[in-house]
Amino acid sequence: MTDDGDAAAPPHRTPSQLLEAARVVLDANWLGASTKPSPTLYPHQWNWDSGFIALGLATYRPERALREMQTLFDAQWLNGMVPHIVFNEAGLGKYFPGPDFWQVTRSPHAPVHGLTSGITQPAVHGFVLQMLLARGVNADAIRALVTQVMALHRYLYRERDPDAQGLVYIRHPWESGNDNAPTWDGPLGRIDPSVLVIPPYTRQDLRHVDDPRERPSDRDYDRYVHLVDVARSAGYDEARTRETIPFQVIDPAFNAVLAWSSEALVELCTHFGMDAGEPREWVAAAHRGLETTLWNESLGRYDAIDRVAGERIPMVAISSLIPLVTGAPSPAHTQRIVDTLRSPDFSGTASDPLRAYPSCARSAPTYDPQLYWRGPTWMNTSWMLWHGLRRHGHSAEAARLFDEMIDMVQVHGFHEYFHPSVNLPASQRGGFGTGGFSWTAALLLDLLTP
Ligand code: 9WN
Repeated sequence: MTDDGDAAAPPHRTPSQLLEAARVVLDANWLGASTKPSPTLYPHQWNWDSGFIALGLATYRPERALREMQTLFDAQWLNGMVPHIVFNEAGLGKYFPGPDFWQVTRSPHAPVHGLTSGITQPAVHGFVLQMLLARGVNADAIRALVTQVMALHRYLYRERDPDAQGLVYIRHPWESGNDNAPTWDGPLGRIDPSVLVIPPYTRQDLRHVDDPRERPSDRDYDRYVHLVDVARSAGYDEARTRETIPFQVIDPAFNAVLAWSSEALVELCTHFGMDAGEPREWVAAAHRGLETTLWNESLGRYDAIDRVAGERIPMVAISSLIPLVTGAPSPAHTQRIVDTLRSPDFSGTASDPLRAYPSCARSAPTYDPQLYWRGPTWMNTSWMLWHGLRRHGHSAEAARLFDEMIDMVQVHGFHEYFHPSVNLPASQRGGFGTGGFSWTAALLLDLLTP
């Protein structure tokens, strides 16, 4: 059984019932100083989840929205990194890997309590703070957080862009947030778990989903664990880790989120009378990197780059289209992206429509509408594309996407991810992963609250 709460179960017929149910989800997952992504599968604070969650909280509990972000940034490392998990003591032992596995105090930069992971996640915080400010969250507190977000972006450009090309790399699939995307298959495929010494571990995640097929395989988990082991063996020193870690990928979505946040930092710095010169440089470099290095003219989308193999990765994942959310794409590139979104791969056909864009192209051999990041639709990627469509003037497509996102939650409830097909047989489940999922609820609140 998934851990969906009854109060939040579908169907929610009216918008006000839906809004109320979304608040029930967020309130139930509130831990006192932050919000867990779901009741049992994810019992701690996750980095980019908290950004999306804060946007939902800001619509009805602005003080909690601020607390959410402050708690996350209280765990910021001295080198500026914001960890992908901040562990909540009450949840220890319920999620793998926990702090005893990460052992982050091997790094002189980690918080002394050691209750964090040793990797990061997409840097959503700049644009989140800008949106919180627009929703009336305390401006002085936001100004203080802006300084911390600047330190995070400095860390990313200093440690993850060694060639100074305006594009940063990730060193673990979990850093992408799109953890099981086929994009990582090539780089992960180089790691042969059968010849590795993998530290012993027990997965907890499979206890909380209806079907293990909705989660990554054990073989993938062995590789995830190995990558953690490589970084911790290097004491989380970025330069040393770079010498040995077999997974280093430049992901268009990670870089697009960073660029969007840098754009927001320019606005925030200007608003607060702070120097906007540095974020302006980040924006220019990121736009250049996306448009000149990652753009693939023949496919009309952005490629990822495998730094270790020195190869481009042919992309079938939604992350190849997420740069639409930035100011980078030219009008011609924008049109190509929108054409791809409207194609049967991402919108289906008249007789077999897809809702709110799946996480992978339907024609890809790896497409699986039920498997975590390999086909299902996720609310946060759809929400980012909605912003991108509006920003670049595609308001009709944005309006259609808006309706589809609401419809998806109305039909299936507050799940983690969703079957993209609209025409599902009545006997077929459409909501997957965990239920009671915070960012699904939060982004719905954000969408429905003008
Ligand atoms: C690993 C919490 C997180 C999200 C990620 C999503 C999933 C974790 C997991 O859950 O990742 O970080 O155990 O699968 O892929 O995007 O932040 O909701």
